[in-house]
Amino acid sequence: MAGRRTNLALLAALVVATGTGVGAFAVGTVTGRTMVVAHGVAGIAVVLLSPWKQQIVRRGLRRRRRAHRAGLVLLGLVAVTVAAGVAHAADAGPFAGVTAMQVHVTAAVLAVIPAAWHVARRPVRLRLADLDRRATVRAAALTLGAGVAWRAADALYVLGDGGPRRFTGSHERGSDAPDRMPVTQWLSDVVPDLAPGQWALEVADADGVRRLSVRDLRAAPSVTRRAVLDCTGGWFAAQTWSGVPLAAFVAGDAGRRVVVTSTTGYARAFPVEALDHLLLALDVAGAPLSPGHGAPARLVAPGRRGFWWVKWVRRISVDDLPPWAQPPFPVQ
Ligand SMILES: Nc1nc2c(c(=O)[nH]1)N[C@H]1C(S)=C(S)[C@@H](COP(=O)(O)O)O[C@H]1N2
Ligand SMILES: [Mo]
Repeated sequence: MAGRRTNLALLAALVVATGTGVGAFAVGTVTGRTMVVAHGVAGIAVVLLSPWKQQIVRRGLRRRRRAHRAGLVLLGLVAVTVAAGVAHAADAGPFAGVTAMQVHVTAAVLAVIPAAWHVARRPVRLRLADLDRRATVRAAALTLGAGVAWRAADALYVLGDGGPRRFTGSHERGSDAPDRMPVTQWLSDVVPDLAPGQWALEVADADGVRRLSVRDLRAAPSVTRRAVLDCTGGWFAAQTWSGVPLAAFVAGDAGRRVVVTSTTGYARAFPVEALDHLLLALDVAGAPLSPGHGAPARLVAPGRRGFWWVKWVRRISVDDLPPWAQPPFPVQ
């Protein structure tokens, strides 16, 4: 009975998996948990649909002597994406220095091109009859089946002595031991070689522009805060960070957003309201930051994913642009 409706269901599952996958990267607080769960359920739905899709592919290959290449490339990439997703969930890897999450995201991003090509060449037409009772019941059964499978897999992970996992799906790495916490860059950034004496922080807000040295920052009243760094690469670490709250030396009342920029050019913009939660950390676990972890000063942004925690902060400025006027994810 495999046919058009299988293809429609598969397309829907892949679209949901892609959307929630992108969305899961933005999740920093427990309210975003649904996004992460929906991502897993959609992935399992793809797997559950595969026996039917296999019949369709077989039929297609029998009919045409030349295989539909984009379709086969897509098949391969989806298979790799799903396998790597499962490997990440099970905390398997890294394999030859490459993490399961890196494989998962790379294969998924690459799959977008053949997916678009495949759907354009073999369009699935949606008919009104596709929304009939039978189809709705099947879609509900598929979702329920995938949901139950997700729950079972999660329970298996716990039973199988799996390490601590966060609501984002991340696995624990080096909590309270910054030496064991991975040094991670978003895409292409590299750990800079900073001469400590020459570094100065530039602050530009309604009060003008000024420069602060490490000594100035060390002289300021320091606070200590417990916060979890949760990288979209799939790991997290809880640490005790110390430093100066941004609100203590950045005036946000005259602007809309605060931009935190690294010596390397890597930058993130926050709504000025975030000033109350942001910390410019100098120390972690009672010792100065290592170069890899952002020395001499890095941002601590509780409740936000790791890519917001700008390392090697060089400039903090307040301006009038809307806070969303930036790529949703860094580009560097
Ligand atoms: N300047 C700069 N800061 C950055 C990044 C980067 O590439 N460049 N990567 C971010 C990402 S993706 C994460 S998860 C954390 C990792 O911090 P760590 O290397 O101290 O573990 O730093 C963030 N800060
Ligand atoms: Mo990250």
